[in-house]
Amino acid sequence: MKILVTGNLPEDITDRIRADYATRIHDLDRPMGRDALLSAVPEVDGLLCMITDRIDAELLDRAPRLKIVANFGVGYNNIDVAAATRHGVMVTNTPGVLTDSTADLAMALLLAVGRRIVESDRHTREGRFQFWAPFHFLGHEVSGTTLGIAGMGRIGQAVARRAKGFGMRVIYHNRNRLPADQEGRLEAHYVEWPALLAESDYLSLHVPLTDETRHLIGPAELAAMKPSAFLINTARGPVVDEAALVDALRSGRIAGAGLDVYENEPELTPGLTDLDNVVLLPHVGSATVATRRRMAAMAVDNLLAGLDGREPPNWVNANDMKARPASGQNT
Ligand code: 8YV
Repeated sequence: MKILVTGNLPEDITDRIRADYATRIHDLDRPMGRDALLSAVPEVDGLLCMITDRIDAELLDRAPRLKIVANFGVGYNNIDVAAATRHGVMVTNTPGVLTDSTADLAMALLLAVGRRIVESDRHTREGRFQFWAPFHFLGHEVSGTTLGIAGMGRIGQAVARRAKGFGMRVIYHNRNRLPADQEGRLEAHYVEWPALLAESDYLSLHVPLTDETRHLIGPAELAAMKPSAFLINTARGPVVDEAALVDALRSGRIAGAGLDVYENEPELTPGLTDLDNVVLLPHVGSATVATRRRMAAMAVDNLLAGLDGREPPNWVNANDMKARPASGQNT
């Protein structure tokens, strides 16, 4: 069987695949590219892919041998799961192991944008710190303010735990309200969506990207936020209408934004980089040495389980595949 790994993962971890399978690793520090991916997949039985690889019907049609797509990431909006299920291809992801590092990064963005860390750093670095003054670089309070969390899954909850340590009041909105004991432990208060927009001093997004959450934050939602509020996005770029966000930031409709993800990643909406009230990161939510190693190990575990005929531990389309009649291209 042939395996393709589309990212430059730690060798000691990918050695576990190489031990048993003919393995091709795309070891450049940039995405493999659509054409190279499409021309490689006809031969491939197992694919360990990055979130920058689009796994859609076109690709699946060209991959008759493919049994499993193991995504290196918890978010799998890069994969057309319904098409994979139709083709009899298992899809897996890497939940849990990146929760804390992503929640840490959301807090880092919140603090950075609220306290103007990046602007102040630039000022100091450029040799402009020539005297101290009582009203230089005044930022916004963190403690005593209200953090709104949109999407109270693993990462949203981890952000809530951190915010408590910073003395913030936590409100959240989620498709399903958490059980009362969990709400109690997190000291998080459930509110309806309009109240989340209206009451948050910092609004942090932790929803997956789906048809329902695309442009969840658009012109109307930005208009409903406080002019002093900040938007934090460590989820997926298309959850926010980025052109509307640039307008709102330019006009002072909201106070600022901390972004790790973008609508047309890696491209940025024109105007975004001209603004001082934004902190812009290159999608590094899970980027710590330990987290990325855990993600790699988990993706390899999933891949090997699927190829060996065991149930992958993080099998996203398990129920749909089990319900499906045993016929089709890839069975
Ligand atoms: C990326 C992420 O996967 O897990 C996710 O959904 O967005 C990140 O952890 C990571 O940048 C590696 O592609």
